[in-house]
Amino acid sequence: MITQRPRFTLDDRLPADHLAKALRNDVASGLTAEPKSLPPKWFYDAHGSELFEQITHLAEYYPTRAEQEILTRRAPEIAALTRAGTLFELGSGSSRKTRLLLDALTEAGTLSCYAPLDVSPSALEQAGAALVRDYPSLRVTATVTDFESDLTLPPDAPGPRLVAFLGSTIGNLDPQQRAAFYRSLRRTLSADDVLLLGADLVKDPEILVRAYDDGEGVTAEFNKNVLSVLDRELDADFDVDAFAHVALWNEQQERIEMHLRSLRAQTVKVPALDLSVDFAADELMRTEISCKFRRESLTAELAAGGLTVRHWWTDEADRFALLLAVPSR
Ligand code: AVJ
Repeated sequence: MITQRPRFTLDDRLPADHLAKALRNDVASGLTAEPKSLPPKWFYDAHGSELFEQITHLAEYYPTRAEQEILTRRAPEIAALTRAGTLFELGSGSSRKTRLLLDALTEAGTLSCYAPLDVSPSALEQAGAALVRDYPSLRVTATVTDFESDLTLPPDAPGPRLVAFLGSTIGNLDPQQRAAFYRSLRRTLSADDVLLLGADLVKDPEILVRAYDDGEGVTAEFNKNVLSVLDRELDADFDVDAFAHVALWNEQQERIEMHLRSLRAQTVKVPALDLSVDFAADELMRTEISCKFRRESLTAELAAGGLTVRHWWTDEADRFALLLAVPSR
């Protein structure tokens, strides 16, 4: 009898109560801070993930299409430059854009393993099952983890390792968080590993604001959904209709900010945290920052984190950048 190594494995590195604890911590500190804020990672329950998927198809939301345009054109070059044995993907979600890389790396004949990292076991299971079906020679070793707190890459994966962090998720981190991210990534990379980073670029504020405040109101629903998550997970009593979606361009810090504006003075109870929170009429609570980048400053901050940019590609309209960086010598 021949026993085969299973082609899809899922390693759950998160303690059972990790996410519940992280949510409670984030909400307790965010709702008692001045000004109030919530981290964007709590948007993505099943409904929120579905809404984000809808956002990526909106006419106004260009980043997904722009990044896809670059990947379509450059994937063969990326495969030839990296000759990667393993493709790691941080925050892989549905792994849609990943297929462009998998196709090119499979074509080049170097790839044997795809290693997605995500906080959602269900997303990893769905994506993993489909990928082993469609790529018969590929091993998929998925890891459930929160890469903000744990970025160790399994060392036994065949090198060179290509670490993809796509979708401009890097823009959801502030400069301090980005510096910490680069440093911890740098520590886990070997000399022949590379980082593939997708970053949205600074452009006309009108275009930026429209991308985060679409005509159909999908982004508004996505933003307000975080309140439903708190209602469900922490037994809070947010009235979702008592808040309005706000997207604004912060010129100084070159970032889009999403906020929820309290439509009236109101008090919200969060029994799970033994918390009672007052909102003034028109008070803003920040729910996301989405930093936009310039070539020079992004290259400089990567260098400060020990990563040297080797290639910089943009779409035809110069809206979005995809870069390849290596550990600095
Ligand atoms: C998940 C980082 C790509 O900042 O553009 C889309 C999420 N928020 N619309 C972004 C988002 C509002 C997003 N990323």
